[in-house]
Amino acid sequence: MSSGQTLPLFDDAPQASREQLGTHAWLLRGFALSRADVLLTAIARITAQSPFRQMSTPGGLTMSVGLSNCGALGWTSDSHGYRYTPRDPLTDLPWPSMPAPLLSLAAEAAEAAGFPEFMPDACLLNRYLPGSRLSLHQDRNERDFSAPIVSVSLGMGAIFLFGGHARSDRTTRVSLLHGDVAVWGGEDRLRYHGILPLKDQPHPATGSLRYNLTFRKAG
Ligand code: MD3
Ligand code: FE
Repeated sequence: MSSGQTLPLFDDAPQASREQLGTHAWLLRGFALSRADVLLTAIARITAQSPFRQMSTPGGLTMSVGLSNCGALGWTSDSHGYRYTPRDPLTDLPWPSMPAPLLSLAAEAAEAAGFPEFMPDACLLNRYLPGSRLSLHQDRNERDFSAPIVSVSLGMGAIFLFGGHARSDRTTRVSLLHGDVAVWGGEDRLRYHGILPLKDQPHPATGSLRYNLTFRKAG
């Protein structure tokens, strides 16, 4: 290299910018970057009470992603199905409450994407290890599909699959990087989506881990 230009060592979102994925689906690059430390500290506190665990699907498979929740309701899966519950089945305690900095980040991101007054009552925490994946699915266990979903990515990058309204619709691939926030609602709320098996590209903030927080109005 003779250009003298400094190449970034890690592929975080370079600066705040926005990409439109659909009519009502936005990727806010780097929106959470300046708050990443606060978010990672909150994740550690939440999962000290309600640890990440690998849930079973109704079909009898074990999810490769570790899950926990905060907020009044939490998403769970077991052999009986998917649902939201007010208590953590592992501890029988209420899910940890949603920390104020998480709630305000979600509300600010939603507003920036055209959804003012977003009041999530559930935040699903996903933890990915190298090889973890999330197969193509819709988020449809929430009561009211008129509220958007806000997702925050932290740590290792991932390739997100963004599909259509039928599982067989073609998908486009979008990279999700440390500090990125996605917001989707309206006609994009029920699009199929997933995460390809994670490559091991350790990130300085998390090592060989990726976290994703999804804020939902579930009840
Ligand atoms: C859907 N999480 O927890 S959210 C989930 O990175 C989940 O862990 C993924 O899907 C994760 O249910 C991805 C990111 C996302 C972004 C834009 C979307 C999902 C979207 C646009 C439309 C539909
Ligand atoms: Fe999802």
